Amino acid sequence: MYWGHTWGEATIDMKIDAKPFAFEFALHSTALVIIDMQRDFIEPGGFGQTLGNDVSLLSAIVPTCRAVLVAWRKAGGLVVHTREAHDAQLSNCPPAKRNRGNPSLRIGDVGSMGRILVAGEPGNQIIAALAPVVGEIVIDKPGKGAFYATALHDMLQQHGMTHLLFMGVTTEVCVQTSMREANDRGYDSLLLTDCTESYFPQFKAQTIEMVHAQGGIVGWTAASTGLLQVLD
Ligand code: TIU
Repeated sequence: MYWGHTWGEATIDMKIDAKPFAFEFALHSTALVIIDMQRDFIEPGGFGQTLGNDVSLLSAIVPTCRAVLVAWRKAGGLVVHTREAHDAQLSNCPPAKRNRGNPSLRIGDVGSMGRILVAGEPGNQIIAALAPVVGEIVIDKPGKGAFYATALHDMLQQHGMTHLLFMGVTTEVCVQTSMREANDRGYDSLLLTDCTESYFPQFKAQTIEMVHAQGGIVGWTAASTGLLQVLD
């Protein structure tokens, strides 16, 4: 629950054009949250492909994500990376998650990048272009949402975060779920539209609409250009 936490009176020092209206935030109380940019989803042989998806679509956003990450680091902003990851015993993978559907390999099975969606395996590593550096937070999450069964909310609170910038994959699954969880915990969140991708282009487009509809029912959306300008 977010009530009971002390929300800082942050001095707003940044403002970018966004939908449904300008997104205002302070660098020292805003985190860049990069969802699941791990090999499992972006490279052949991982979880994304076992589900029957064309994984080549996702790598198109890597240069844009990297540009934002580099600029955010240079500005001194907090960075959070997440990975969809289960422990080796699959004790945090509900049978319903493992058994659903007809994937070519299930969570925990051995694929060309090691065990599918298991922590520590080669496929579970964040891609080299976006690899975490010392001082950045890395969250292993067993669910689609980054807040479920993780310490993310506590860590963000400890750092005094009130605003979140979201990038990563996939837009309508782990990114949207995490944004909705953040919204319910009281964060103002912006989705960077050219830094997120889906295996289904229509789902990406619809998710962007869903986020900023109804006066920002989930949050804000904007391309990264405005952010890069204010960080320059
Ligand atoms: N399948 C799919 O689109 N996504 C996931 O399973 N996980 C994330 O989005 N990270």
